[in-house]
Formats: sequence, C-alpha cells, structure tokens
Amino acid sequence: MKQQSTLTSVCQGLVALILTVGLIGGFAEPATAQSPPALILDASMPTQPSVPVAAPMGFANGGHTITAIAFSLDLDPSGLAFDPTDSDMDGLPDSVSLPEGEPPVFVFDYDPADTDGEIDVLMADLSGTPLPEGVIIEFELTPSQNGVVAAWIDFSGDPAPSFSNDMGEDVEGTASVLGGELIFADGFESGDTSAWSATTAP
Ligand SMILES: [Ca+2]
Ligand SMILES: [Ca+2]
Ligand SMILES: [Ca+2]
Repeated sequence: MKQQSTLTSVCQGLVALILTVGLIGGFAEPATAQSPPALILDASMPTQPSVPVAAPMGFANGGHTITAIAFSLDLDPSGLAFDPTDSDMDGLPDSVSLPEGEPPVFVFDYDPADTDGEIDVLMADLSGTPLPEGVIIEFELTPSQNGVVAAWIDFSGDPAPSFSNDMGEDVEGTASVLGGELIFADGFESGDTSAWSATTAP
C-alpha cells in the first residue's frame, strides 16, 4: 500500500511538472495554438490563352499570433505572364489586390530576372497586431496556354515561405498550391528548403 501511494505521489509530481513545463512553454507559444500557420495559393483555375485568371492566396494562422509573413512565388513565363503595370500609380501593380487591406509593412517586388522567384512579398505589422486571416493577396495572371494555373506557378524555395510571431520568433508553417500535380504541404522550418518534400495531390 505504501509503495502504491509513493508511486501515486510520483505520478502526481510528474503531472504537475508536465503542467508547469506546459505553462512555461505557453509563454513562447500561445496555449490556443493548434496547428501550423498556412499559406494556400488557389491555383486550381483552368486557363485559356490571353484570358486573365485570378490566383488568391489564403492565410490561416493556426492559432499563432503571426505578425510577419514572407514568401516568394516562382512563375513559369512559358505559361503565365505577370503584368507589373501600375496605371493608377498607387505603387502596386494593378494585377495585385489586397482583399484584407494593406498591412503596415508591405513590400512587393517583381523581378523577371530572378527566375526562381519572380514575385517577392513581405507583409508585417511591427506593432504586434496579428495579420488578418483570409485572402491576404490576389494575383491576376495572363495565361498563354490551356491548362491549370498551378502548372506554371509555385512557391519558391529561395527564400522559402516564412512566418514570425509577435515575439519575433520563426514559426514553423506550411505552404501549399492547390490545383497542381505537386503539393508542398509538409512542415518546414522557416528558411529551411531542405525540409521541403513533394507529395502527389489526391
Ligand atoms: Ca496600381
Ligand atoms: Ca520562374
Ligand atoms: Ca525573388
């Protein structure tokens, strides 16, 4: 009996320790965190030559306080053209829209010479306010072939998509392209392209 009660108190001590570690961990990672933050580019739209098509990018924070997102998109110009024209002179190509509004820090760069990542995007709120979820950016692209948008666009691995929280820490996340033969949805460490792997879409 005594042995059993000693065992019981050891168990209780372990439970208390685990709870304490969990609580301490909670300061670095909000207790509400449930899943990795995710970027999802919907590139499932069918294409016809010269008919502009939209590719919206969705963001879900997974319960994390994400205050900065950076990603690069790799276009294949043999099938999709990006038009950088800024006819209304607001500093952003007219083919890009921000349905959730422009974040306090927003950097958009299009460089056709950067062939493995023509489009670079940085969104951040340095005040610590979390970035909104939803469709955070949408691209209008001009196809030159019949097919699916995803055949000519993908997240670049250089740099890989990254997320940071209000403590300035990297948060491991996912980035996926819907509609392609390949989905990059495995967890990766921010900036660690070696952790990426391709899986065939269902
Ligand atoms: Ca514009
Ligand atoms: Ca490219
Ligand atoms: Ca780039």
